[in-house]
Amino acid sequence: MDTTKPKLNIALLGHRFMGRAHSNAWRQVTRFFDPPFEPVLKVVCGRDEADLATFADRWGWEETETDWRKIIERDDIDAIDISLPTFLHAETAIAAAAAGKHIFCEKPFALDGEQASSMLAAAEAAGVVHYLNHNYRRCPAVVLARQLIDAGEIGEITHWRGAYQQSWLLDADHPIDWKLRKATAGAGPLWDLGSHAIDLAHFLVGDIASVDCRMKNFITERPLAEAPDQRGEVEVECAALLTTEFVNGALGSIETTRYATGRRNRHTFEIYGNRGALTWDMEDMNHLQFYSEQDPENARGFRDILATERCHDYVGNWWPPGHIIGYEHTFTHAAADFLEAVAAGPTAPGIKPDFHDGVRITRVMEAALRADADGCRVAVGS
Ligand code: SOE
Repeated sequence: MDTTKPKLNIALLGHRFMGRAHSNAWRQVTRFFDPPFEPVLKVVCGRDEADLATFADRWGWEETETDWRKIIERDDIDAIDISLPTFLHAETAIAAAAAGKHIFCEKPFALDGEQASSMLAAAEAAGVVHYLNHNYRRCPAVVLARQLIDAGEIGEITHWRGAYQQSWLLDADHPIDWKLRKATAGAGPLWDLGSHAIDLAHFLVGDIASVDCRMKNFITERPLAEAPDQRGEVEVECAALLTTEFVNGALGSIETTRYATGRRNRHTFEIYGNRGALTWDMEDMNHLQFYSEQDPENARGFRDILATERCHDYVGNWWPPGHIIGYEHTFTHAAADFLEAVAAGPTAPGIKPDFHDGVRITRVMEAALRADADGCRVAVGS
């Protein structure tokens, strides 16, 4: 514990997969980065007291609480880390903003555009830092892609091809839990995975003007999480395929599915410009493939860049070149940047993606839902 640094008391809401990833990031950030604050793992909130106590002990949270409202009311809490199911994001984020807490919120941002707009308005009115954790922006190879694009290395972008493919719902007996209900998850992979893919499209190409979308259900009945001996209808899609037109004229496609046999966490993009191209695959996240028309005609081809040199963002804080990093490190990168944003104060640019991006992404996903329902292209609302 660095006794010279000011402390920032963090409260974590949620202690499952994202709770673990975030706890790890809050613990690691001062060991590998030099943030302006020492994050204190003050209190973790959840429903199951026994699980919560075990989690707090394992990850070093000082206190546990089962009522998130009591945490929001506390004057000694500086930031709220929302690692809850999507349907709980709006109520907790709006309350946290009203209480003047900085907010580190997991994706997907919100269930719908109305919630998204209310969350943004509350955070802006409160003047707090608001971050939306689309962590893949903080893969060094993805940052490099953005830098090469900004440097004009691939020229004018004409095509975007994004995909986020998983396979964990191939098991027909996986129960209908919160991720498979519209009221708690917003939709299926369109929200869960498509929010990530759309964020990368926004980050690397720009705003999306219109979408077409086709959604499909392959398994329409599953056991109920709350009563496994009973079966219920699956109300969210198994897969959603989008075609998009960007404001800058580029054409795109985005595939989201949790039924792509063999694909475990395959988040990918391909970007084609009139001077070059870039491709990336989360299952091989340290590598970026780069093609340049500027290379000599007899030596052109996709070159494999291992983005682990000290010149690559974040990497120098970890290991020497070639000692690759992983999924968990992107959360620590976000924690480091969040602490810097809090220190920079309300008049500084903040940290991206933020709740403005959350509204943008939600609008694209809602347009996709309408396009699927109406069977036609839908403009993305402003
Ligand atoms: C879905 O399985 C999921 O957990 C997403 O919700 C996360 O955002 C992604 O990082 C890993 O896969």
